[in-house]
Amino acid sequence: MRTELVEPRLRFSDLKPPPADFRREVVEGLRRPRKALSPKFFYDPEGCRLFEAICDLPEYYLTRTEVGILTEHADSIARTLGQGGALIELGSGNSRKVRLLLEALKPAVYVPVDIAREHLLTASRALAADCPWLDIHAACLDYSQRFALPFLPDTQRKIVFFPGSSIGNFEPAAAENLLRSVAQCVQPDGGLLIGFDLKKDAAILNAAYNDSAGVTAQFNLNLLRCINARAAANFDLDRFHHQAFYNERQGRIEMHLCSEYRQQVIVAGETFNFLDGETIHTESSYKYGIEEFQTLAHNAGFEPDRCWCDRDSLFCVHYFTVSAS
Ligand code: AVI
Repeated sequence: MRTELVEPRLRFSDLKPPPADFRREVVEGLRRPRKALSPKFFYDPEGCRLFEAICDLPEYYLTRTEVGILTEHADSIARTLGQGGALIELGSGNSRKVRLLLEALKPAVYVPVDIAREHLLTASRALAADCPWLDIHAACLDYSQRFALPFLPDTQRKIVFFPGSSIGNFEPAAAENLLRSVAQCVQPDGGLLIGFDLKKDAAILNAAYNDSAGVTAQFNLNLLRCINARAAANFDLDRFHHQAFYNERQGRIEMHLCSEYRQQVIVAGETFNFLDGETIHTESSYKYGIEEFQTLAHNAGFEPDRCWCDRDSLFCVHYFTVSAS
């Protein structure tokens, strides 16, 4: 690990996350009897732009609702979590949501964690300019793998902030593993402030992932453009369409790319056959009941402390403390 002092109150540690083997992962996903790709591949620059646009869509209530909860309850959240200590944000992106809490929480240090090195540095610099009173220690790492933050003293209290219902994009077993490694990171006296999307009327969920402007469809189809560019593929984007639906039994929105014809596609020199109507599963977005999520967190080593929801019970921001070991 290399740590550099970027600005007087901004440090940067590169924990050198190994780059994903895009071609291999894509080819392996397409070889499966039920073709599937990882949603992590959505986020090329165009995918990031489209996701930002999704967050502002009228049907996509998640971002707006979570921002509303954090804004309305910032003081109550700060009283519950306590001030000081290290505030660690997983997948910090543009650090937009944490800004709503920083004034109230006054952490001793804010630790944005992200895999995208340049984006992390740019966002950290912008935050440092806006909050000259704040110590920032950015860490470039892949939090979906077991992680540690060796530059933080063992004695410092640690709270992980994981907003955005990003946990919903992990399969439940992987979500539990991730929370287990968070529990290890914040032991012995820390906690986890996490935002997750709640189970609700399927019509609301279906609308959120099938917006009338078609931005989610573009976001989904952009994955094929990425594969064409990065894995020498010849997907014809006019021959696939976006599909998203709530799978009630699994408690998740599923996004797929559906082949409109029987066709062949070449990816990295290998030919893949598609039946008419066959899909590639591109994302799952799990929705939880509060108790259901508490059980998941408990199994990972956390105890529920307090939660904040919006008036319509669309979204939940929950604080958990780490269980005594
Ligand atoms: C990033 N993640 C929480 C989003 C979600 O709602 O699962 C990704 C997304 N996919 C389609 N719309 C938004």
